[in-house]
Amino acid sequence: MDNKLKISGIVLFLTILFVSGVHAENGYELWLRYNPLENQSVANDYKKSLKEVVVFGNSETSEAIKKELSIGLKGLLSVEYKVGSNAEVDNCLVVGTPKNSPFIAQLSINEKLQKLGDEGYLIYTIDKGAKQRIVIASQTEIGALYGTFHFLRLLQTQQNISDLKIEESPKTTHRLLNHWDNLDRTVERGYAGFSIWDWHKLPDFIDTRYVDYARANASVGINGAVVNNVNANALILTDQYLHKLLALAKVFRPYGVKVYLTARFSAPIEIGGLSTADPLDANVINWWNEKAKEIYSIIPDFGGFLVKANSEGQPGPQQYGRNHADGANMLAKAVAPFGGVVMWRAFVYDNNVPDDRAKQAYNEFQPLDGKFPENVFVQVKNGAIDFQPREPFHPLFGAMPKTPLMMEFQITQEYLGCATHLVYLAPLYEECLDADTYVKGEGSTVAKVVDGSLNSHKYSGMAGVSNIGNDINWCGHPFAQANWYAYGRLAWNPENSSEQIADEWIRQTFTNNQKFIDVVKPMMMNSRETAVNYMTPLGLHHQMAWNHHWGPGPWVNIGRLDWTSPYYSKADSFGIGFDRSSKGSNAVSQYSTSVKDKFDKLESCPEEFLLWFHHVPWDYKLKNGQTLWNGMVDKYYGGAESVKKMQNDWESIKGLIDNERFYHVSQLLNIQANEAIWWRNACLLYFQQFSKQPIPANYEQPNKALDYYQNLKFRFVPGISN
Ligand code: GCV
Repeated sequence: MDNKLKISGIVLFLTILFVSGVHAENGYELWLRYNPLENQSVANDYKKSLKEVVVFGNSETSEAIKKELSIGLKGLLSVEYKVGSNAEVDNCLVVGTPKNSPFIAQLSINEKLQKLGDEGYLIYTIDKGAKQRIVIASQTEIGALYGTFHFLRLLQTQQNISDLKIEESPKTTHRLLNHWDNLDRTVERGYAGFSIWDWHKLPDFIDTRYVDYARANASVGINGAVVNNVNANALILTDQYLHKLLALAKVFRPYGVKVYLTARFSAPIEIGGLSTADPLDANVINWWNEKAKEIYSIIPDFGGFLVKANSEGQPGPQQYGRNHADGANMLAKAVAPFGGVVMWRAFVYDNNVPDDRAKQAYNEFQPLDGKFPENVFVQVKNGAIDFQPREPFHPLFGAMPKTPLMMEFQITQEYLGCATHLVYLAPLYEECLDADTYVKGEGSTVAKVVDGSLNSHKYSGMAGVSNIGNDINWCGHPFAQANWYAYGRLAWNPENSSEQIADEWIRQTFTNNQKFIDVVKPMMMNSRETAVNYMTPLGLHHQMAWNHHWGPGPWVNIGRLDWTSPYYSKADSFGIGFDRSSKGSNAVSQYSTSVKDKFDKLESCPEEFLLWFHHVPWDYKLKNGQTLWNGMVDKYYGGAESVKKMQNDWESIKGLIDNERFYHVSQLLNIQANEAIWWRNACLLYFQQFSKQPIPANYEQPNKALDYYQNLKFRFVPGISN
């Protein structure tokens, strides 16, 4: 559709909405909308099976279960349930634990529940037929809450509930959101408004959003939140802020979400009055021990510390000639008596520019394997550079068997179009989790490293850098909510399928209408590849604009060498790509032999990682017979074309969902389509200086010259301090 026409349609719609005061959906409810079920016969079947709802227990968590079921069932089935406590009635739903319910205790499921663990649950249909009952049971009330959300998901997605035999337990112990939220409410790399934590009004003012945040997390099994930025301010560790944190902890607790803090390594100096933060200094050790005692006396279920040390200017043990294990272990000892953990980030890079930044984390951390106590995680980003649209899996995942490695994914779209591009990230997460490290033979996937099963660790986990802000719809882009949702579902089970997750998210967030799903699911599933194609195809990386990272910047040449784009593209008259093969930086040697061999040879290196591992001549023949230059042109054009297709696909479902979200997405797709062309033209014109080859005449030629793109300057891009 012509852009002008589209925009006037949108303006007309918004005017009608404003003038008539019609309530439209704003996305606040996320995937917990509980709108009336569209299929009446399914709804009627549910009503027959759900004559009564019985929830055992009086704790805050049991109250949360009752509340969720009341809201959910009222919304979905238009029935007001008075939650009862007599399970001896036919056709009822019973939720509880063997401890809070004699009825559940006598069901002979105790052994099964024990196997499922504290957070696991089962959902069984028992006494089938006319007397049918559905039981949601767990050893703990938090498990029962997870089961309740699972059950509500079944209804929201219109599944058959007549013969349920579901047994679920999380594959990981720690499933966390990492908020890069500052105390002044700005959010580093945040594109959805300001921080949802209103520190100024805490602890006395409790925003109802905190409850909804906890509900949303619990609904996908997220059980922890690091509430402050990894570029930390030590003030968060002072008594004043700890009491604010306590207020949040109280809201989150019934939903099984623990609070964690990023600890600034130099806090003993900044707020403790010491002259050093040396982790081997007795006064420093004592300071952290006392700080841990203080925190746990205020928040007994405090989760622990996340630390970014000796990276991008953050303080750390290396300032005192100590290593990362010295730092992590000191903190780990302080929190161990209280059951806390330390998540020590492997995202480090030296003050001196190395031969290849991609090798640094491995070089520093691999030798420390076996030097950490069991309550230390090393938290590793999915790839060795920095959350690029595509990176091969981080070599550390195959190299530290004695250490629990926590996966760090980025949910916020720092390098993927901020909150204006529709990019469903679950395929990116899945690609990394499914990657095979081969360290213990075929099938040694990253997922099995992360869930602890490959190396038998007590703790296992995932961290997702949050995309949440105080925008009414939480994440900025209506589809960015899917990334929060999918992250949670994959943290629960790293082997879940991205497609299945997309399916259930669409049904809950938008509609069960099959036509809508048939259009929107493929659109989501292809969206990440689309972004890779118009930003950095064939293994290119780090080609974005300086500092704010929004838009293309293959020419960026400011600051230290490994912050510049040409350092990564290595574009020259011969070709393009970073030679990390055994003839180059030899980063390939950080992988196990079979992975190394595959990446090392040009012929066996997967083309999606070609320019990540090799410096390839412009006329190199790709598998499809195209030269590298022509293949690159084709990818960039294909990516921009795919966004146009997304626009058309989206137009085709008009009328199947509410107008408010329809037009919201439609406007953002318009921005994305323009920005995809911007990326395409800017990158191709820049690389063309080296390839000296034309963009084949059958492609629409860029209508601006390279210097136009190079001279574009943007101020106040969200997500950084300007
Ligand atoms: C929080 C990248 C981002 C930084 C971020 C850093 C990190 O460099 O651009 O904003 O800092 O990663 O993960 O620590």
